[in-house]
Amino acid sequence: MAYFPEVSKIRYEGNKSTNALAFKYYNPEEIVLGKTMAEQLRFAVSYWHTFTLPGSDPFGLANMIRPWDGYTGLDLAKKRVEAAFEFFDKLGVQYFCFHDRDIAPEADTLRETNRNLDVIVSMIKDYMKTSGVKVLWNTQNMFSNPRFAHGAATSPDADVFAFSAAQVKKSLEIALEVGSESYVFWGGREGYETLLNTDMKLELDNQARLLHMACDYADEIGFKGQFLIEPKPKEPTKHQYDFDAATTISFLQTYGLADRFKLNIEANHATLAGHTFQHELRVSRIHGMLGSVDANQGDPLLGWDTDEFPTNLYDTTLAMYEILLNGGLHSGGLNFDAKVRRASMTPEDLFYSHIVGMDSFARGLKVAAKLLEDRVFEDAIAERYQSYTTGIGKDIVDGKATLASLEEYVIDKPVSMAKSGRQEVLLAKLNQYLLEVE
Ligand code: XUL
Ligand code: CO
Repeated sequence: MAYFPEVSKIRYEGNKSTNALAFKYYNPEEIVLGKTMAEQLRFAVSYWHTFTLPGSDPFGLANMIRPWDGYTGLDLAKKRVEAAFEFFDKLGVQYFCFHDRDIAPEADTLRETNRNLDVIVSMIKDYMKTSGVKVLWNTQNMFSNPRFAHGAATSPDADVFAFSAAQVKKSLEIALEVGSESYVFWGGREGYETLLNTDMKLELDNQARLLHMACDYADEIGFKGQFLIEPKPKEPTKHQYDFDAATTISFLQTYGLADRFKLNIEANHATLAGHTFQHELRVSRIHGMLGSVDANQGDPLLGWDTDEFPTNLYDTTLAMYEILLNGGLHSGGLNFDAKVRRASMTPEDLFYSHIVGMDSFARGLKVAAKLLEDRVFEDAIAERYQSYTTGIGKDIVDGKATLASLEEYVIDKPVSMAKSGRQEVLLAKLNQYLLEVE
């Protein structure tokens, strides 16, 4: 049965195409910097936004029109799998990501819930085999069920910690079974509302304890995927412990986890933390911790995680610039943790939204590749820091300088700094490349 009969396979038609169901910039076979666009971009569909969540918000009921409407329980879960693989095929996307609770319904006990998961995972595996579509990462939902109201690994209740551990165990087994390339922890409720009732130290220690247990279990069962933490400053908690890249890296270093984890950077989480997307990618990259990306965007006029499909070409270009400098995303990819607006409720909107997201990143890739090839920013940066390559600057970098030697150097020397950073010139260049790159 066709779930999306009105849509056929999405093809690349070039930037003159007027067909809304065609790629204008994403040409999967086109080579950019020695790899195909498909290999460079590694797009993934997020199961929750596209197949599970129904459009409800704090003010309104579910309103999405979906081909699986009317089914419930495991039947619904099965219909979604069938529809998902048709969607991946028509869109030409090679990866998807999911939470345990996205793919199978939760039952009264964990034992029954896990049985539901087994049914759906075995179905997913069959579809993966015939389609060649792979799992970029999976994760566990430890934030929706009321038991997680006070947190999961950071809950004040040890039974909830135990339940969380059991949930992670099962999800790691699933990761092994479906061959997930990475495995994500997003600590949705791992934070606090008020410090007046919170033992922050115990909660942080416990969060690290659960992550160590996950590493140990992965080793025990032979799961080799890359562990990732996805920072976010707030929402649903007032303060989430994995606030941003810098905080998360420091947490991982403090608890001896830095060699097992990298970061999954989400654009809208970066802006919620008061950073740019590029800032979070840069912080991760320079620490060797950039693992994967949740490709979306927020709305600067709204203060929450709107999870919009990425269309801002400055952001996609500068993101791809960081990703290329990272040598790619390796086992990570660009996961569209993004949802159609509530008023875009038809099944075709699921295609339009992914198409614009993929085209925006494809264009970003092309522009970033050319910027790098021409060393537009690299040469400007090299010139700006040139004073560290010789003389006293080189002594500083080489660790040969001391406070005393530096004092001696400047004591009779007038020091001024009136060299332009040429920011506007660089922004003009960025515009020129965005508009002109073929
Ligand atoms: C929530 C969010 C999650 C993670 C996976 O803001 O981004 O969907 O990506 O749990
Ligand atoms: Co995300």
